[in-house]
Amino acid sequence: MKIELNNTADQLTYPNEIQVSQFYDDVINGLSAPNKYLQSKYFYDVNGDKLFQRIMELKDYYPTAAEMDIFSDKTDLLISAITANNEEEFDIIELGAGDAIKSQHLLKSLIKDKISFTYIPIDISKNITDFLSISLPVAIPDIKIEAINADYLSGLEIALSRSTNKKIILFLGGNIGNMEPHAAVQFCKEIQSSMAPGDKLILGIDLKKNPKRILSAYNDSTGVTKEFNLNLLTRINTELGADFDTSSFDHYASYDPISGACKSFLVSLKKQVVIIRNEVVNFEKNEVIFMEISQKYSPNEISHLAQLSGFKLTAALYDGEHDFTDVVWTVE
Ligand code: AVI
Repeated sequence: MKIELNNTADQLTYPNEIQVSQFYDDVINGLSAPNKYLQSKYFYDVNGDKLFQRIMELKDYYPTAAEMDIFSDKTDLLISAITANNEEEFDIIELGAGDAIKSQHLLKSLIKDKISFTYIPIDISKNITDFLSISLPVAIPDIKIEAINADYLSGLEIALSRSTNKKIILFLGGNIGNMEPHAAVQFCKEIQSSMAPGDKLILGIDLKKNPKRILSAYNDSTGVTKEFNLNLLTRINTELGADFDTSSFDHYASYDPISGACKSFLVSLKKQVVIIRNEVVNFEKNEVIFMEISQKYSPNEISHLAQLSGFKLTAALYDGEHDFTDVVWTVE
């Protein structure tokens, strides 16, 4: 099933005033910093969602196919890691569910095995939660679904308050990589502290590998990743009334194979001034805006992350190429 992202005017989810003022503050803070930056969570407006769908279909962008390989080929291993012969009803909570295309393999197999669960996808995009509430019961008859339209942590709080069932939390797609390593530890600790003994987290993490392969994934030959980054400038123009000339910025990706940090930047191609409402932002020629980190981990670094955040490693599944891993961590 492929998600159809609607773009007719009545189906768009327009940001409310609070969201717009937070967006404005974050943009101004980032562009006033000595080293300019923008937050990658703002990539995902309606057009950004579509561009990310296109990225996931690129040959260069291996993480999606690699994780799909794990969910489609290792479903039985995943099921035994999460159920561990436990017959109790449980909740599967997916943080940032998107089109749920990978988790559907797991959901279908659980239904086929007559294992009882409720699926709770959480997504910041109402377009997506509405879509899942309608389409999943068609694709997977008998599924119990309670979608929540919220960000990761507030959605998780709502989901946890709804039932006392055992919880399996899914955080897939390598989204953890979009946090700086120290923030990833904090995030995992926060999730761990909201879970009960026996609850499990399935975390999708992109692995360190041949640096050239990683760099090509973020510097694709078709230029979609460049468009994806520039789209945030267009979003700032549309939603915050700015006057970025996107043709005066280029995209640059870098990867440090030692730290595992893959970083994306936009580079100002000339000395220029951009106006955002009443704020004036000056760019020197070749000055960069740091746009996104996509952190890569080694298996040892992943074990360390589990330890630091208080989880016990239950299983680690890999795709055939060992490009990507889905780990199952348990709260003891
Ligand atoms: C959503 N996230 C895991 C993607 C990544 O690989 O960091 C976002 C992305 N940025 C550029 N390409 C894909």
